[in-house]
Amino acid sequence: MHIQSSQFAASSQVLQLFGSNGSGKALSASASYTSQTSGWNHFGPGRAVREALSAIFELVATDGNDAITHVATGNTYSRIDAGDGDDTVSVSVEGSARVSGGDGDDAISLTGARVRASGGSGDDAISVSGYRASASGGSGNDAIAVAGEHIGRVSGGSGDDAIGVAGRRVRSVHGGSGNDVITAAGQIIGRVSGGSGNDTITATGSRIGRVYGGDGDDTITVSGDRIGRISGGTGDDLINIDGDGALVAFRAGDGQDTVSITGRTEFAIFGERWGDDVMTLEDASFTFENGMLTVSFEGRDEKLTILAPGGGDLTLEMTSDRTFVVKPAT
Ligand SMILES: [Ca+2]
Ligand SMILES: [Ca+2]
Ligand SMILES: [Ca+2]
Repeated sequence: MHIQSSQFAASSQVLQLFGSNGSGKALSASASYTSQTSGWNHFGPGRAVREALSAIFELVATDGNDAITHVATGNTYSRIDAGDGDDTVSVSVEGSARVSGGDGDDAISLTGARVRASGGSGDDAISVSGYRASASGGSGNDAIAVAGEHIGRVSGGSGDDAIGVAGRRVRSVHGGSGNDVITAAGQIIGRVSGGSGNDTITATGSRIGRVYGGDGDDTITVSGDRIGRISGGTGDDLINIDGDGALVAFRAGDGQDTVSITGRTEFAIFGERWGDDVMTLEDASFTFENGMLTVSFEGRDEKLTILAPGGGDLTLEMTSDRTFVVKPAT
């Protein structure tokens, strides 16, 4: 096992680590360890696998605007810390890698089997792809693209972030504070949340678990075969649902939301706290006009407007004193 560590201090240096040549003889000699991946945890090798690794690369750069290119073949673990400054980091590995941009406006490109990138503060551009992949933007206005089979946690942090995630399974995407644009696509999407700010969220998949707008006026578009729980949060939200089975949660203080539906959609109305009698459906009035079902509550400003597809008719079924089901009339 090789442990290679490099440090460089001056700004604008270019450092290249090539695991496939130079020290690469050791790497290819250890290539039979590639299949021993069961002991990995999310962020690094467990001890047993660490001993089976063909190499561990650790590169810690200090301040300055660094350009770092790192390529490693075989079952390697690479940790690249670009340090402060506006860094350009390109990492391509067959094993695992973790890249940190640190302060400054960084451009990070990362591919590998198990990869995670952190932009740190500054306006970072992060592109990650891998079998298991995750990313965090940190503070600043970040552009984040993540692709992979299993996408873990992707977070924009504070700032106005543009986040695009595409994978078979997507665990969670968080916009954080700021006005974020989030696009998530996958067969199974666990959770997408915009955080505070006026967020635009688009989630497309076969199964979509939870989508939360958070504070602010959000535009949420969800399409899927099986859709779980959607909540716009506070602010006047626009929610477009294309698919069956969604549960839209609407709470006291949530403002004036407009929800357009194409299939069976359940609405659950919550008061200010558990068990109170604020905003029950006994205080609600339902009016239907021009394909718009309006639900308002006596003595309160909150209002729900539910739109039928193409301005058509809707059917309404009360299912409890806090829930009702709406679907397009057939
Ligand atoms: Ca940064
Ligand atoms: Ca946000
Ligand atoms: Ca909201």
